[in-house]
Amino acid sequence: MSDQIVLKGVSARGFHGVLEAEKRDGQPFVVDVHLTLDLSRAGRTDDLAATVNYAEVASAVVARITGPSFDLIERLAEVIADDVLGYPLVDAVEVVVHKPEAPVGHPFTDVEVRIRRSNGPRAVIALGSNLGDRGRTLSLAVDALRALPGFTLTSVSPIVETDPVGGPEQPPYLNAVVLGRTTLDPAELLEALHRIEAAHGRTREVRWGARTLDLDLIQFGAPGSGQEVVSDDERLTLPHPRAAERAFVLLPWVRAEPEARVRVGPGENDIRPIAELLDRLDRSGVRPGPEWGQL
Ligand code: A4P
Ligand code: MG
Repeated sequence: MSDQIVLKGVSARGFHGVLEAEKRDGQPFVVDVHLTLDLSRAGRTDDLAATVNYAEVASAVVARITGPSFDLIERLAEVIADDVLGYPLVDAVEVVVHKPEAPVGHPFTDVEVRIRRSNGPRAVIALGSNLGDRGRTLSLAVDALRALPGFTLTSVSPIVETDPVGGPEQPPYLNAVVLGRTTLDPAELLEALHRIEAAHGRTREVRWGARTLDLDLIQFGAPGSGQEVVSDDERLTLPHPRAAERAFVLLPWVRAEPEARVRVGPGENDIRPIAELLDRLDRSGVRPGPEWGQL
């Protein structure tokens, strides 16, 4: 996937430079930003929420050009790249900062610094609990994910209460979904999820049985992108083989990420919007759960 939004020639007067005169008098800076992101959903739906608003990016760039002074345009480029990678859909960014009136001491037309930065792959994690203080456990698990080195949490769904699916007779669940970006590999992330489960008293006696906390890795990398990991290894199957047919996963997920898509199974080429899959599922066993703030 190599869709791009290219915003060129955003210009403003700034005060970046090593010399005192540069910090005092200022000069023009011109910035180009190339965003790499999946635009297929925006193309299909005509929905601004499925893309990045380039007017917002331009404002963020101007705020950095006109903001606190840096000595180096390398630093200016870096903070702009950081800002742009903070938009949820952006996989990578290239930032070019031009300083056409830099004090070079010779005739020249332009000098530019060009940097490329990537976000780690996206990861989708499903949370479930149906033993003990379910809400409190989910809330502590979200805190643990927020604090996990190598994982940057970007979004948390509302909580739903759900009738149990499969397994022995057991109490209702609270379920939620967390989205993030990670520099861990999938096995390392699963190991971290198991550590968080264990810290909350998770034991594994009965498959699909009641549990204080279940953390499943649902998707690793945007589907169809070069970053997606697909695996049919039983220790870590990706995407999670049952997620596409479970309202207790898809319903909170669609609330956190309305435009999300999923490969319908590890061996499948079919990538579908989760909103469409959800429409076909029986959602009668899924109801609103407690608010995060009340736990
Ligand atoms: N494993 C393989 N792939 C993955 C993956 N993508 N994410 C392996 C997480 N684990 C994965 O999991 C068993 C083994 O699956 C692990 O050793 C791991 O290496 P487990 O967590 O020990 O056991 P489990 O949770 O009982 O099994 P599993 O297969 O994860 O169960 P499910 O399919 O998640 O079902 N009903 C409601 N309403 N809400 C629920 O949350 N959850 C389940 C569990 C059943 N019914 C439910 C709910
Ligand atoms: Mg599990």
